[in-house]
Amino acid sequence: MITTANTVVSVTIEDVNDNPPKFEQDEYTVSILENSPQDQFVLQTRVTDLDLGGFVGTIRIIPDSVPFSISPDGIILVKSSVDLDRETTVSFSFQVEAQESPPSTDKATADVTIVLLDENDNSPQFTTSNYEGKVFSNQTAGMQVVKVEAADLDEGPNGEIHYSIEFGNEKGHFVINENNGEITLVKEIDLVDNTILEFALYVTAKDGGAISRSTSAIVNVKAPGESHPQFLRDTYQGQVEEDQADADIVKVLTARTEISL
Ligand SMILES: [Ca+2]
Ligand SMILES: [Ca+2]
Ligand SMILES: [Ca+2]
Ligand SMILES: [Ca+2]
Repeated sequence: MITTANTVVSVTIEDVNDNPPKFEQDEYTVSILENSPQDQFVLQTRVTDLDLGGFVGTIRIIPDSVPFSISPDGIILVKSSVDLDRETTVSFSFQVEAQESPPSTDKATADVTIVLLDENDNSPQFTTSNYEGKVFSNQTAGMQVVKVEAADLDEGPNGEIHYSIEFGNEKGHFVINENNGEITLVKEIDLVDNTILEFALYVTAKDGGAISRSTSAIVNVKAPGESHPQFLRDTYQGQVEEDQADADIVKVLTARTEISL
């Protein structure tokens, strides 16, 4: 007689570390504002491993010189705010590497690109703080007097410059092209003989940032009138002796006159 019996056999399969780690994404791209503060969150990377307990090991950034750090759980943070200057470096590219704990030598890598977004952190800069202009006697309305120029390192509206004359143009002789900085005479100046009229125009270059930044420069415009020789006094007196020669008389008169040009 054959007798049978059933029993439950429990077999435990021990896990062997035979799967490599893997980043959830091969590439990560993210944009952050330039000048972001230290320890600001940038992005979270995740490492998977099919073995029991998942990934156990260390994560690092290659190269270490980039201004970012990574935490043991894969969070990338700002390491150095001062290096996040869009005007110097527009984007950073580096790798993250997940290395399993020994004795495993398995590791995984992913590419990370961090793009810096512009902040309005530069003011317009004039090519000089003092410009000189001149209005001549043959002046006509519409003639260019001088052109001012400023540059702004920022991007888009943050770097777009608009020019204006803030002070010194109360009589309305001049107008500035807000886009190119050209200053033009629009109302002729009443020149005065033997006199140089001067106008000090206070010019501003302002960028188009939401919170705009501006810089100023002075434009000195000179308008000289016709110059005619003028005696400084109405009458001049001299003495001539009765018996003096003609040539001596001319000398005496020359010595007694003062002419202004
Ligand atoms: Ca593994
Ligand atoms: Ca900057
Ligand atoms: Ca900027
Ligand atoms: Ca700017």
